[in-house]
Amino acid sequence: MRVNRFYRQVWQINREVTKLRDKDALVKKYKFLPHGDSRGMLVAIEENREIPFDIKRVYYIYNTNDNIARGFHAHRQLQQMLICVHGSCKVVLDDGYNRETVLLNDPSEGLYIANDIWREMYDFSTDAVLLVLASELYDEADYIRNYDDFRKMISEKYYGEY
Ligand code: T46
Repeated sequence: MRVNRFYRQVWQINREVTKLRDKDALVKKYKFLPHGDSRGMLVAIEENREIPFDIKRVYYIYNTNDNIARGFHAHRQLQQMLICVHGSCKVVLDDGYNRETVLLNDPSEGLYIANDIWREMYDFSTDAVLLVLASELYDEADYIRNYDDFRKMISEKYYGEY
């Protein structure tokens, strides 16, 4: 009985530590080196150097209408780097327990989004161009588009509960 209680306490502490670690890791901003001279600025990014994965796909979002929000999904495998190369937008990141909002308005800055993170993008400026570098080819089966399904998956995968 006492042993069980001891293990339950250890499990509870581990669980809290895991949650804290996840919260610390939720927002991962990368700062790229801008090469500037009298002609202007240039940022160079290479896979497995500035970007922590092989880049298999590139896409960009632009001409976004006022008051629109995009995303509302997580990915099972996909890792991405979001760079707002012009204008600004906000990104909500959610790991199933913690939620944070990040402003992207600097073309020398990237927001890394690991797999198993819910994202929502909104507040696009009319001139926003959001460049996305992706670790996988497009695959609809990699998307989790229902928030309750996402929470259930996170609970089972990382916390062994639901
Ligand atoms: C993500 C956020 C940041 C393709 O055909 N190929 C592609 O590579 C992509 C990304 C999209 N599409 C098609 C699928 C839809 O018919 O383009 C259309 C719009 O895609 P979606 O509604 O998924 O766009 P967002 O802005 O909601 O999400 C996108 C990415 O899909 C997603 O992976 O993390 O940007």
